[in-house]
Amino acid sequence: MSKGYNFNLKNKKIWVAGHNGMVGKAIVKTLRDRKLNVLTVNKSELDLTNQSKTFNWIKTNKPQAIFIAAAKVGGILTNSLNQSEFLYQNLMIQNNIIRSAAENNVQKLIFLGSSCIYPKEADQPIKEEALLCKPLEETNEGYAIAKIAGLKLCSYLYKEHNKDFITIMPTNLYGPNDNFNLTTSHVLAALINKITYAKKNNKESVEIWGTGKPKRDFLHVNDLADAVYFLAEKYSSSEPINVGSSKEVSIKELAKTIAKLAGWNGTFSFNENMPDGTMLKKLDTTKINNLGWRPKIDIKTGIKETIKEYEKTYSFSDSALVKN
Ligand code: GFB
Repeated sequence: MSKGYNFNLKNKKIWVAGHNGMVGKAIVKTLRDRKLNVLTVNKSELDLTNQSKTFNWIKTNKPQAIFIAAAKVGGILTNSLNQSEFLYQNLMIQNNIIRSAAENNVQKLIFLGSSCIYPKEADQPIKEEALLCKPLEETNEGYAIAKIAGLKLCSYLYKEHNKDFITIMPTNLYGPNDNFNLTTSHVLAALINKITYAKKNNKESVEIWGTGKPKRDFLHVNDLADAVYFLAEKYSSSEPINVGSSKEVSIKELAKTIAKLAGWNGTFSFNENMPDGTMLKKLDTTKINNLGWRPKIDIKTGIKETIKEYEKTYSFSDSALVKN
């Protein structure tokens, strides 16, 4: 990566693909807060799994920079039950955008991987070089293989055709606009849902999947968006770069923290018929720290704000989440 590199996003036409998801919304906000020119297109207008439609949209709209926040994402349960869809949809979406961006001479592309694509038993904390060095975690293999393919496509285009297409590897994320649906969500959102429901309905106990022993490195999505903006301008390399909190917490400890912040003092039961998945997943953030970036939002503040936003947004029917 060249020293003193800077890609100035000012006066550039920027497309955030997947602008309606938790990550996409945070990236759009971060860019628009900086008065940058951000383009978005809804799923109803553009099906990103369709190669020619994606190519023609990029050809017509001529974005000079693209942030790929579009993906089929979900927690451990939905990933483990829908591996074919996670593999297929993510391959189609990312390959259509990356390939069309290369053919239309897009100047900068930022592809988002995920820490879950590192090996199940990678040395801790996980360095970028750990990729592909040991077997993957079974519960999200389909998603991981798709994301590794996207990362490699960007890397090869960088090396073979000098395309400034970079890959960022975020850790587990949480925050506003997260998915709180109990079967498809990630753990932090799921526990906020379960614990606030228990509080509202005077339930004594909340179920935690697995043993509660796995540890996760959680980063607030606004910190990720800040890092993505920073790296879009400062980072140019064929190699991926991690973005994490450099901390970790066990699922059991996380549940206790959420309960305390939500004002619920019930007990937890552990359903060991559900998978633990990867036991440790803390990212090594030396590379991004050396570039001068660090997260700002501590997890307790982040969870408190997320609980508040969640309780404002959702109420409960007996069976499902209902948006207010
Ligand atoms: O967040 P999560 O679904 O995904 O699960 P991963 C993290 C840990 O929390 C697992 C436990 O050990 C779960 O068993 N857990 C406990 C729960 N209670 C719950 C619950 O009610 N809901 C959920 N969802 N988990 C994902 C990958 O792995 O990491 C995705 O599957 C994605 O592809 C994401 O990349 C970042 O952290 O295990």
